[in-house]
Amino acid sequence: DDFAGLEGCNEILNVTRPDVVRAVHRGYFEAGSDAVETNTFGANLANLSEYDIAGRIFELSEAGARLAREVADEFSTPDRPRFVLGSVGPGTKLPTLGHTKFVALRDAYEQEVRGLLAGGVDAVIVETAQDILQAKSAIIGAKRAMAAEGRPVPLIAQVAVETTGTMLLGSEIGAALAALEPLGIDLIGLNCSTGPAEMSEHLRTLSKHARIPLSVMPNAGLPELRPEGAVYPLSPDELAEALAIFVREFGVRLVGGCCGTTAEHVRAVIEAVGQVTPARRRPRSEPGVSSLYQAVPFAQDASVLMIGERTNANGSKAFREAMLAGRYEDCVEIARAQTRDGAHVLDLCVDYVGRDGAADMAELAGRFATASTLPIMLDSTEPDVIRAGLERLGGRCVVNSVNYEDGSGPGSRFQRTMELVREHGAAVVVMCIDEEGQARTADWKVRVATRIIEDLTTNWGMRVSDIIVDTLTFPISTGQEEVRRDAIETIEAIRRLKKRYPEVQTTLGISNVSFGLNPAARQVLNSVFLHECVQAGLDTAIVHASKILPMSRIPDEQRMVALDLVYDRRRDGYDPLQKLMELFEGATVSSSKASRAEELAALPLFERLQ
Ligand code: THG
Repeated sequence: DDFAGLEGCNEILNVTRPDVVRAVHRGYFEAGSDAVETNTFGANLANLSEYDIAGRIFELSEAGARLAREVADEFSTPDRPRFVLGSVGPGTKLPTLGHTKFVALRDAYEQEVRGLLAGGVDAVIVETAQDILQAKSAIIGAKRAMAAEGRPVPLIAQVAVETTGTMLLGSEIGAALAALEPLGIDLIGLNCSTGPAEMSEHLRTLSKHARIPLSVMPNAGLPELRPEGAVYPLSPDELAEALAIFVREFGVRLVGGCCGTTAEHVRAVIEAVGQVTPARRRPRSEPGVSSLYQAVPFAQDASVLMIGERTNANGSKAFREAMLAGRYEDCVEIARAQTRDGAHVLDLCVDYVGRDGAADMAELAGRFATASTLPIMLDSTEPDVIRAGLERLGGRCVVNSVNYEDGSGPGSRFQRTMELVREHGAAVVVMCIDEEGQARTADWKVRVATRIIEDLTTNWGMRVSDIIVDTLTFPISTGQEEVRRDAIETIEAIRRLKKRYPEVQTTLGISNVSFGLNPAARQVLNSVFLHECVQAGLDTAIVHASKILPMSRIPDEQRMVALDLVYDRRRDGYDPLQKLMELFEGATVSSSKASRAEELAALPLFERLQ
């Protein structure tokens, strides 16, 4: 009867049996806990919808928070306050799998957290996350609630890593860290799924790389299914010992118990952990992005980070035709081919005149979200198109791009796009364009870049290492006098910028430099230009990865002429542009049919290894 016909809806007990819920809280405080969680794990859209009471999210959250608050206040003393953590569980519908929409989840989580805040919680804990996109929707909803209520409280995010070593949908812990930390959470950690033993390596990763404090709440061991139900094998002392080690070795600052832990477990944990000094962590944060599955740092050993250019409706006829015809599987295949060809990130651009860009982006980003193991760079001038991508991708994206073309005031594209970048914790490409147009000289490029970097770090909370400056280049292949020095200025701008901001990332759309030349000449010029840019400090490049040749594979004469073109070394009777065109007259690209991977596969084993 206590369930009022909603059998299994534990949150309803917050209003039908407040005495029972209070008694559970009391048990934990009596055992010595500093904090308890509210009975609101299922006060979310998916769970309450199953009982047809989605309209009661706020009410049941507030009621749950109030009960815990009352009991915490009973136990609080001036020397020892007791705290209430507002529990935000994942719900049963995962946005990455298309069970529900990001926006619906986000808005329902906002309601839930508004209720928790109204009921008096001290902090919010988004826990047991199985899908990074779901965790993002909860965190963003929680942030919105705090802003709306004018009451910011600490925000804890905990993910559930399965015995497989990943989250339910295949995410490595590093992918979750890269995506969630930039959202402005205060602690990150793990809970549920397994006992402490299985969590150890993931916690080690967090301890090494997270800039924020860590929390952990394991189950009392891996559950064993018995006829009488799930049995959790860890004794109170065993759990306590494991958590004490986490505190001593990984510097964890918040510990607790999840499934199968009783007040007895908590008592043992408090006794053991109370004796331990937490390790002092010296985390080394790795700037980068992530897909649903893996983190990809911007810094690539002995290489430039390659951003695949082919998933672009303007930049690839094949991709455009597939998209226009609704052959989305072919679009995904182009993404996969780039992954095989050695790209580290994929640039996704759907912009095409006369199309509904937001719908195209939603369709393709939704597919890439699970089909691509590589992080996505969302390439569009339209904030609504960028938003459509951000709301479907669980990993951390790059937004490509912002600039000062129409200033940075209210309503500008810059401002509308930066609001999305900030809320979704994305990295961002900054173009060297200002109110006067595209910067043409190194001085001008560095001046614009400096202005935007200072703006983003001062006013938008960005870290320098999450800003990717595109120093931009025009095609130097047209022969017009005013573009002859473009590559020189671009390379010089990279060098100066990296000197002024060693932590900033730089990028270039490399293929732009050679528009109009024949494909064989483009391949050589692009490769030589990229090589020079990397020497100057370029960190990332938008390229067709399989078409980039190592310098050793370009015949000397071709390489010298391309270098002369890049550095505008014209002499009497010698124009490197003319010469390059002559050298490649009628030439075809040998690898245009075979991809680099196929070429390598055709070599004898030892040459291939070499
Ligand atoms: N900076 C940033 N983003 C960018 C660019 C940049 N995004 C788009 C573009 N420039 C980089 N991407 C491409 C993609 C393809 C080509 C050039 C740049 C390209 N495509 C061939 C062509 O058009 O001739 C291939 C055509 C085909 O296969 O159909 O050259 O500068 N931040």
